[in-house]
Amino acid sequence: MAANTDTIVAPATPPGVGGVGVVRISGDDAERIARAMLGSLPEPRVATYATFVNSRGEALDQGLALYFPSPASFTGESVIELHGHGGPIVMSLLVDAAIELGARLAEPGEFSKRAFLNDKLDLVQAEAIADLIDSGTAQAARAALRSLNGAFSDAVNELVEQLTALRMYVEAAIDFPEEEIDFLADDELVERLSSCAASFESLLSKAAVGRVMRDGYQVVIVGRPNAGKSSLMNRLSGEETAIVTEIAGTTRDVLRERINIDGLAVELVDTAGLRDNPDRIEEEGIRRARKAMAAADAVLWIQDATEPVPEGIEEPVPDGVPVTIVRNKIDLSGDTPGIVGGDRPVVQLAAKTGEGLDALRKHIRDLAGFRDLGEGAFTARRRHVEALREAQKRFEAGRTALQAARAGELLAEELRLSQQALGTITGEFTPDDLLGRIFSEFCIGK
Ligand SMILES: Nc1nc2c(ncn2[C@@H]2O[C@H](COP(=O)(O)OP(=O)(O)OP(=O)(O)O)[C@@H](O)[C@H]2O)c(=O)[nH]1
Ligand SMILES: [Mg+2]
Repeated sequence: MAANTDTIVAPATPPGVGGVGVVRISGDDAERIARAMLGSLPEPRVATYATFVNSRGEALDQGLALYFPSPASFTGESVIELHGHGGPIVMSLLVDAAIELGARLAEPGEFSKRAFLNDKLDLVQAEAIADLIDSGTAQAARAALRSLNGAFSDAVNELVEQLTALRMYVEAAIDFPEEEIDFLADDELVERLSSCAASFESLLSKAAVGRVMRDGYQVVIVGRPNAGKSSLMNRLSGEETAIVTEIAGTTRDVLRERINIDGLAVELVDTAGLRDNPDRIEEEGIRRARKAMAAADAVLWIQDATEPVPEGIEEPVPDGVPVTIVRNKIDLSGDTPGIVGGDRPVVQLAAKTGEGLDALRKHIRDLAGFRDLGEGAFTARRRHVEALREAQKRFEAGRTALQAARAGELLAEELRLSQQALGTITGEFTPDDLLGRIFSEFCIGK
């Protein structure tokens, strides 16, 4: 990969006031800038007390300087850290001084991007740093640290190796056309295929848990006015967040509440009742409800059990988003609480009394595929899960092609595509625009 020739600088600590503030400089000019600002280059990795000066020799601050010679640094380039006093003016004076001496202000995520480009981290690990910093629970922080330490990347790389071995095996067989080969009668091949399929399943389910651990699981509550959506949200969260009245059309905004179901972080989203001929405010509420549905991990469709079952689902729900019917107000209708069968899952409950609520909680946990992975847990992002699904799809397409057409060539090609999809997770095959998007979400100084 191309070497970065310019030298970047940015505060590494958050903006604002603190006891200590750190400015980080990385690149080919870091040593020269350090000599100019400190008088001499500190010994590698030894905290050295110094006065920080600008190019005119004016003292700006005093503190500790650290020098990490390339390649043994976070970015892989030579890095200087100036630990000064944590005031916004002091920090900007130090950054300006480095810029006067030839550095430029770093773009968001640029230190991490350089670490990635210099093979210090793969993409999953770079993302894990951001996830560790942003983690909302102690559990998520531990899982992000495991991703940073390579738990997720290792699992992806193992799967890539498994696919490579399989592809080599298939290609070797194709290369000897004089020997009549019957792929389907080849026990070794069948064995390898099913072992790859099992690896895909296992990694996908772990990554899905990791994704939910990072983002939380979005459950959107929709239904006709007065069905009891807000009552259900209040009951599940134990808070009186939403106004409940017997007037149809009470809720107009989208309301959110975070709850915890045995370690699963769930974001409940209460929405405006969906009906025809709404007033203008409600109309906007309904538009927002539909938008929330589009981002849902699961949809709860609330119905009033005392009323006839509405015919079908009138609302478009995005593909693949599970919809559960919730029959509410069974204290009035006399239905039994819990899950009942049918085309799609139906949970019968009463938001007012709490009957049937435990069945719903368990159902949501099952939908999320959430389980306690203990020490095996790592964080993952939506893009990782999508890439894994794509890779699995290619793999399965190859398997089908083999069975249907006995075509080893098709299998080999699909295996190659599957590997490529996996490569986007760790960054081996990631297009530049995706890289740009990922790192630009980081803060300046990361
Ligand atoms: N008996 C009984 N009444 C309920 C139950 N759940 C909700 N209600 C009542 O039904 C009415 C409507 O409840 P809400 O929670 O406001 O309904 P909603 O679906 O949020 O309604 P909108 O915001 O208008 O769309 C209120 O009078 C509630 O007290 C229940 O389980 N049993
Ligand atoms: Mg409501």
